[in-house]
Amino acid sequence: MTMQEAMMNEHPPVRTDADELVQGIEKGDVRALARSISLLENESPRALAILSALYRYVGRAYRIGITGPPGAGKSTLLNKLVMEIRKEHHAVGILAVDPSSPFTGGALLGDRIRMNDSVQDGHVYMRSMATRGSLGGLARTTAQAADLLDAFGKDYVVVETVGVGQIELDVASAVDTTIVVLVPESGGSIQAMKAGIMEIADILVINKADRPGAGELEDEILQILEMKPRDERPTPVLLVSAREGKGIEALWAAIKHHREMLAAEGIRELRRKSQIRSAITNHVLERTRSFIERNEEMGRMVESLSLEVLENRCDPFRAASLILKKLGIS
Ligand SMILES: Nc1nc2c(ncn2[C@@H]2O[C@H](COP(=O)(O)OP(=O)(O)OP(=O)(O)O)[C@@H](O)[C@H]2O)c(=O)[nH]1
Ligand SMILES: [Mg+2]
Repeated sequence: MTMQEAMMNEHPPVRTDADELVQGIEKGDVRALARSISLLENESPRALAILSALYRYVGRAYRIGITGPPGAGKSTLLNKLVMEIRKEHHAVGILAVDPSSPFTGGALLGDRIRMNDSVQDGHVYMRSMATRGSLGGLARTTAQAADLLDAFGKDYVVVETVGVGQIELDVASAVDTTIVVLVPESGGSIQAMKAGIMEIADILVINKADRPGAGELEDEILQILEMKPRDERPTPVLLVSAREGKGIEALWAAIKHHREMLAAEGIRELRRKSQIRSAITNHVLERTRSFIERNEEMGRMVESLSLEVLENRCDPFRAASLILKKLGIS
């Protein structure tokens, strides 16, 4: 068997219960959906078989990201927003991305409880996403879970991410409209600017506007936005009180407006194409990596080349070339 053949055999089609889950999702069975997302979280090859079988249904759901510092009221806002979306009878999927939950478990339960209002409704599916692996893995499995919800037939997928880090940026690149939530007390704008989340905002929400300081924060943000080049579309800044349900209709209108703009300018399709492009490349890289790590012959080759480099008989770059050659790539 050549290396190329060995690589092709690495991922034999896993067709046992994957087929059943695919059929389940096609029939609208929520349990099949939940199991499939769990398989994604566990990075099971079966999950990819399922996604692969359902991929032709992917691309219809509109994706909304809600991000911002911890405790900004993202879940409260999401809950109210979902109720607004439900008024128009759309089916909604919610993903709460929680990098901390594998360690604490606490935040996850908190989200479940606070999400209850909208979850009662049979057309809303809510799920917390966690990972055992890397944060990069979490962003990827979240995007894949959004694909599954999309294939399942949800009209809207809303993703909540906590914190201000790389994961927010990764998730933002996988959604259509990104809402950044700031609050008066966090002195938020400067912090958010530093972390780069102001730049990813399609809509800026100042939540807890029932508290003092909201107006000042608004002024601050508007000043920062003035610094954007003139030809860039002004980012809407909305004062909201999620707890009191104030400003939610305006937020929903702003989302729809953004959606229309993306569609009119063909941006959504361009973005989707670039998302698909990176999904393909990333998958190739991942499979190559896992093949190199798992294949015994490759393992021995890497081992002996490492030794050669250590003894100055080779260098890492030539070693990599030899491995690529072995894989039949160059
Ligand atoms: N005063 C006021 N409090 C709010 C508002 N929205 C949310 N809160 C409160 O802020 C706290 C945090 O709300 P969450 O919705 O859990 O915030 P979150 O951003 O989802 O929190 P994490 O997911 O833990 O980062 C809760 O006690 C809410 O009741 C608001 O508009 N005004
Ligand atoms: Mg939350």
